[in-house]
Amino acid sequence: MANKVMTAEPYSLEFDPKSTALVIIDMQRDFVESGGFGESLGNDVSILRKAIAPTKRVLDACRKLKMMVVHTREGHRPDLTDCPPSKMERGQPKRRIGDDGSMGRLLVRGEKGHDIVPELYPNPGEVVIDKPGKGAFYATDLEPILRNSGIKTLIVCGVTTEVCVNTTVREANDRGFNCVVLEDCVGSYFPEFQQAGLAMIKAQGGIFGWVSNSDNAVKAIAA
Ligand code: C5J
Repeated sequence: MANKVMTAEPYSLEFDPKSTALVIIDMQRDFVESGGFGESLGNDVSILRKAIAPTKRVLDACRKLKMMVVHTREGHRPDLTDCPPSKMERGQPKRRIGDDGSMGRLLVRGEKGHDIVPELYPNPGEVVIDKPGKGAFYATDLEPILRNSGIKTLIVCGVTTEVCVNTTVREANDRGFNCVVLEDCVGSYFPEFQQAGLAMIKAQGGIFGWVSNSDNAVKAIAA
């Protein structure tokens, strides 16, 4: 398959769909639906839901081309032995990881709230990475999965822009992957962090990667 070109900042990104994966970070009910972990921290989850529709368009385009698709989920074992006490206690939330919520225990694997939203639900054969941290490479097998599949470029969507998206992009960049983050397919509870989180990726000639959007991505993938 010939290389494709995506309009992006700070400059266009050339990619081969065969060596490119779509990585959708933590589009879980716990972050984007009410009653979940995000809301328990005092956040308005509705702002994140704007990323769902554009991400679905990119997902459909990638699926059509049989590109690799990776979904990640942040969460912990039911006994919470993989959750650092510092993470559980930080922020003194009224409800903590592992506590009961309206979608099951907060951020616990196997619970309804931990799963991916129906609109973006993984198809059979798509990779699902369960991660205990913010970065998708920390304590997971994401790196060997990408390397063994010949992946060099990551198209990144998901939540939240300044936390799990930024952490994952930085981890990926240090491992030699080219990342392009689609600005309308990522979301933050804080508009100012959305702006800053994207600006710091593309600054200094793309110090961590590229920033583009769903229209550019779909156009490039479908070209
Ligand atoms: C957070 C995430 N914000 N997926 N997780 O705790 O960004």
